[in-house]
Amino acid sequence: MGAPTNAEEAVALITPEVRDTYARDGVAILRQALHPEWLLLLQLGLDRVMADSGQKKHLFYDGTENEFIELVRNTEVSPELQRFMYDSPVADMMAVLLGSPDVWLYSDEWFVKGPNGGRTPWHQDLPYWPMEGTMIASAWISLDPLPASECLEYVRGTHRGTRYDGFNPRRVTEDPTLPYFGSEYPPLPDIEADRSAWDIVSWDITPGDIILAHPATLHGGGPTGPNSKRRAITIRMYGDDIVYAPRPPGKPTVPLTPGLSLQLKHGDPLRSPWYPRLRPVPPWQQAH
Ligand SMILES: O=C(O)CCC(=O)C(=O)O
Repeated sequence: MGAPTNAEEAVALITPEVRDTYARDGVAILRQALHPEWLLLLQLGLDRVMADSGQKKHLFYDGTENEFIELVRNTEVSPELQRFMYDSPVADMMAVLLGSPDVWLYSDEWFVKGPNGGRTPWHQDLPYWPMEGTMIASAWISLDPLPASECLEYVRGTHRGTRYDGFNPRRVTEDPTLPYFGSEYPPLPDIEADRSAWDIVSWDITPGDIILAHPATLHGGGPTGPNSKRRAITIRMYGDDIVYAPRPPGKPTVPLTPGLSLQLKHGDPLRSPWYPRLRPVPPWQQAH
């Protein structure tokens, strides 16, 4: 069967088995879930943000041969990515996965690696995000075919365990387990130092595949080989039960949302113009 051509076909891929796997492992793969036209839209969005001098390019392993680029919250500056978020079936699939007919966009991030791109350090996403609740997931989509060794890797079941500190993006070259906040959370374990002790999973990827992951699942991105490139977007969406929860002061959340802490108090539903509603589709985003 080819990739879905409409939302019903796409939603049918979120079977009870997929939901069970996701609940148990904190990660599940959908094979050939995105039509090539949606991939083209993503690629056009990436081309725009890469060419946009106003869009901040965060560099990992800055100045080394392993340097790669991270671009955060691109939907606001790319009409192509906006169309993807509203029109592609990803939000419909998330609604079923999360069990929430209401779906909001938290953010998107591109990770762009050329040849010899370094490893994305192992981490969980939730420490960086000002929220609590269960209805939150990321969809990771690669525009390039990848062997499992270059894919994003996950440690199965860790979304049900310890919530660790983040890594410090400025000190990744020195030690990718150095804490982001400091003493508020336990430090990240050194998974690379003892990989066999962890239940690590990753997959060979064909463009059109989607990996759905809980943001508390420990994950890290495989490095790329000398002839590889890996352009991957991760899209974070959430449902009804997500509420605002401040993070320790002194470090920004990702992405930055200045003013949010003045508008919401701990426990308020996470509603803000920073987080556009995707489902139900707002009337001004519908065809007339
Ligand atoms: O693709 C990568 O290397 C990192 C992706 C990631 O950290 C995420 O999806 O949260």
